[in-house]
Amino acid sequence: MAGVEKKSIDPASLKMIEKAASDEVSLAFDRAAALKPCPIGAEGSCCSNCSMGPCRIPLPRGREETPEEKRRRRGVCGATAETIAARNFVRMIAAGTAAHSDHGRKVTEVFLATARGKTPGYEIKDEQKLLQLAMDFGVEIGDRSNEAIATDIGQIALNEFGKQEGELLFLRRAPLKRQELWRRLGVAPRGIDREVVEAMHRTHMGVDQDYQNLLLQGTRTALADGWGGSMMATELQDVMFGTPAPVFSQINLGVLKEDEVNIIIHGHEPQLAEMMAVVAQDPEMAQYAKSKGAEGINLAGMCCTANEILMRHGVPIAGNFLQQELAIVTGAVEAMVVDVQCIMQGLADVAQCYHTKIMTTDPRAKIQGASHIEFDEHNAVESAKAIIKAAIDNFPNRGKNVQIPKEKSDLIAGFSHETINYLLGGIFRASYRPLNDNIINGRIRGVAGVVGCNNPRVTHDMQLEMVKELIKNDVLVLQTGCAAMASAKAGLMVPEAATEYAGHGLASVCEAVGIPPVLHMGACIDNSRILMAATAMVKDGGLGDDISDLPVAGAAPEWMSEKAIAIGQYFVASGVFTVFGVTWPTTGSKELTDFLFKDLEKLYGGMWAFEPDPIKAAQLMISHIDKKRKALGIDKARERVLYDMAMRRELEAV
Ligand code: SF4
Ligand code: MSK
Repeated sequence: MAGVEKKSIDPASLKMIEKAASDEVSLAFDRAAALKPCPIGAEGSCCSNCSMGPCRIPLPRGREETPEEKRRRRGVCGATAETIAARNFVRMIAAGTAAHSDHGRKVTEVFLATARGKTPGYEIKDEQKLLQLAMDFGVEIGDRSNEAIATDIGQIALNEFGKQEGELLFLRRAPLKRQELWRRLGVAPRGIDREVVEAMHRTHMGVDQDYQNLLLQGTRTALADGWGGSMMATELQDVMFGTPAPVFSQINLGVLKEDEVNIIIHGHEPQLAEMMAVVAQDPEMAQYAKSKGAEGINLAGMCCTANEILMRHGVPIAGNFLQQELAIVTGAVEAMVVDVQCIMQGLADVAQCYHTKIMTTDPRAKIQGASHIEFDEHNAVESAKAIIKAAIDNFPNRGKNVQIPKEKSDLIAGFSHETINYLLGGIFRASYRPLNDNIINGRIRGVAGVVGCNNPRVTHDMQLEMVKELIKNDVLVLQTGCAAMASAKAGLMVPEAATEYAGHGLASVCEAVGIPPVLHMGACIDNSRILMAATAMVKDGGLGDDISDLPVAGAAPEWMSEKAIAIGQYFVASGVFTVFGVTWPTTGSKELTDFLFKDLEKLYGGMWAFEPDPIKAAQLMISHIDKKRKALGIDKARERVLYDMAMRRELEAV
């Protein structure tokens, strides 16, 4: 176990990594150490898009490529390094967009079924947001019932996925200048599915072989994610389950309980988790748990399903992506109930060493060695009960090899874009004005979104260093996904963190409003909330007339998922400077990499950067924020000074 401290900076995780070693259990950390990444694949220089290949065309190592080598560096079909790397990159965007958008589609189907009264247990909780959506979609309100309005909204929303012509409706939410830019460049998405299909077509052997043209479709596909499928999922979930508002909870493996049935719900889609959060409170279930010798039922979350039920119910979080196996290693988890995305197949192997049952619940995501209890939204309460009962039945099988780390931290979550509006402006004058004013007067230097995953190729949760560097320099940080959990575990998501970690200006604003310096905005799909927050800043005035004018930046320091690439590309195309860590997937082509890192700024006002060191990456973000402040003419702090008589006399004397 030499060097174990390099695997994570989280003490609870380190304890479980050590326990796994003594239990002889193999984890993602071990597999990452044993399995070196393929350097050719890592730089995007491997193409397996047809059976004339796979073609591997790596850059020479440790020296510049000669012009002759560059001329010869081609696949069997003649594809260049630029084409191959661009096709791989666009396929990552397409896969990421497909994942978010298939989530969005599923939510839309449940929403429509709920509007039609076919899903007992679900309801329309946020009427205000329903009416806002009706206005967005041009649905008549009048004196119609919520159900009738929701039915029309659901049908229009479902149509956005399969639409063949026109533009996605949510694009109209973006600043006008941005919308015009997208139209001018031909990247305004038509329908969500259409853009994914066209991306797959154009990256097929022998179709689009101009890397810049490929990137146009990559951008259109990514925009169909951020301003399409992801935004749809966020909005309809809010209507059905409630728009998040500040909520207290706790996070880390220490939320597991010795004497209760521990059920972890893991994945991304909240329909089942919502129902489990309700059913777990049912006295009948508590009684059943008692009959099996447990004191109660302890529901905890993992990955983005965790974020969903944290934001709306305050359900505690057991951990982020790299803690999924570690939770089982505690020996105290009766069931890990999974839906879709970010679920490691390794869970089934780890679970075999303990008593944990891995339960798949979605027909789209089965795992060999797991038991499958299908969740039926039309019969949600009964499905959730069956799953919880199966977990309770497993409690008597818990062995003696149990060790639950003590570590857990308090956090406040639930900072939806609407909540930030109210917190800053008050219920009657909800607005981003105070944020803009504090950016203009320099107390807040800028705003950064730090999002994304964990990756065992780098130290788990090291992104914390980036977040600390940003807030120390008066940058307000917005977070989603597993990145948010890293900060929460370290105690950055409570209001007191402002005094301890933030720079003087940011701390003074946080203390006045009573918010933490790092705001939890939800799951990966909720990056759409960050787009809306940025748009609200533009619309409130004083910081330019497009997102690209704002002193803002984005980052995913520990990314691993294709979804992260889709998110990054839609942020770049929305005008945001975006820095990724770990590795960069197009370095096999200098031309393409330069295009992404430099030329995109001329087109979109936002561009990519790669910097694996979290502090250096934070400094890149701060430099970009300062560049934008200068362009806006707000680079000098402009505190309002009240002059007394002595000061006036002094002025006159000069
Ligand atoms: Fe090789 Fe071209 Fe086939 Fe790719 S498409 S595997 S580069 S021959
Ligand atoms: S869960 S996509 S590991 S953030 Fe959204 Fe975490 Fe990344 Fe999955």
